[in-house]
Amino acid sequence: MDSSLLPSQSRVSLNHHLYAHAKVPDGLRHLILDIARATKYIHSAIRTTEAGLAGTINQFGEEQLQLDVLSNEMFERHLEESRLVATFVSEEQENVVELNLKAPYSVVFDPLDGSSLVDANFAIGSIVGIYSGNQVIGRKPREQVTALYVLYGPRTILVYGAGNGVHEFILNDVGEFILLRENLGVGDDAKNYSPGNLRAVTDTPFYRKAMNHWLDAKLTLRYSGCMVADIHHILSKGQGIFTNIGGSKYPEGKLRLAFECGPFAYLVTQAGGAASDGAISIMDRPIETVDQRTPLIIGSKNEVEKVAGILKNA
Ligand code: AFP
Repeated sequence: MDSSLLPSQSRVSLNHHLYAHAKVPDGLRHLILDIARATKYIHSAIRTTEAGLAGTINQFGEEQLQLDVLSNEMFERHLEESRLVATFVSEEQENVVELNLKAPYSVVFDPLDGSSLVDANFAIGSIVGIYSGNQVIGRKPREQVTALYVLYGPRTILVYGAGNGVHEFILNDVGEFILLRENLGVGDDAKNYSPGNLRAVTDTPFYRKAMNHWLDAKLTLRYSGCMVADIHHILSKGQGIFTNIGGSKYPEGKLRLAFECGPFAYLVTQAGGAASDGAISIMDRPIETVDQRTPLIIGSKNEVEKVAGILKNA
């Protein structure tokens, strides 16, 4: 018999970790497991579905891939089936969707981040934030009870935080997420930098200053174009800085507060790093609209402060 099928004391499943380590309430544990199940279907679809266009457009006017649509459906179906979700907000849908207003949680998600990279076969991901209650609008990322992401790369991994550290799991051959590393940490100083929306240097002089500072300080560039992969690099290596600053085509930066910046702010802050919009912590930015964008400076604390300082003195 294949030994990966046998339960072993050294293998810690996501379910067991949520129950025994994070001690999350049962309802939240079931919801996280339902979301994890949705991502297994996405993992499989990435390997088997064509990278073609669906012929539809999302709320931001971006053309949707068949995979975008399918990933959104997977999330929607699993959230609905969980019976635990009052409302959800998805990158692929214009408005807040109501499921069962008496249910205990609301969910924000980007079902497939980095989908423009699918044809190039780069890593892509899903991002999720969970709030208690039936509202997301008016809430701050600090109020999330859980954030998680799944990175579909050479290996599929899931990273979650629920107020008790940030933990990484790998999807094994039999479709179970198994603990890889506990308590990922982000150190205070960065050696790697990951500058998004870099075309903004043409009309945002401070961003050019930050870029020159990284070049002069001989930091190493690590940028893939998928924020899930790029911020996972920081959590995995224990240091780094990722930015997406306003300018050029995107005056407020390209990234959305609710389902992109908020969940990562929660995770990186919990791992000992910081996340700022240049003025205040992303953790304290109220979500005003579904499609709200914000500049993001995230990663090692000292470097986040340095870059925010360059912005303030610009
Ligand atoms: P897509 O989902 O359209 O591929 O966009 C990915 C993304 O939202 C985020 O994951 C990247 O960090 C960011 O865009 C990259 O933006 P730039 O190419 O402008 O740096």
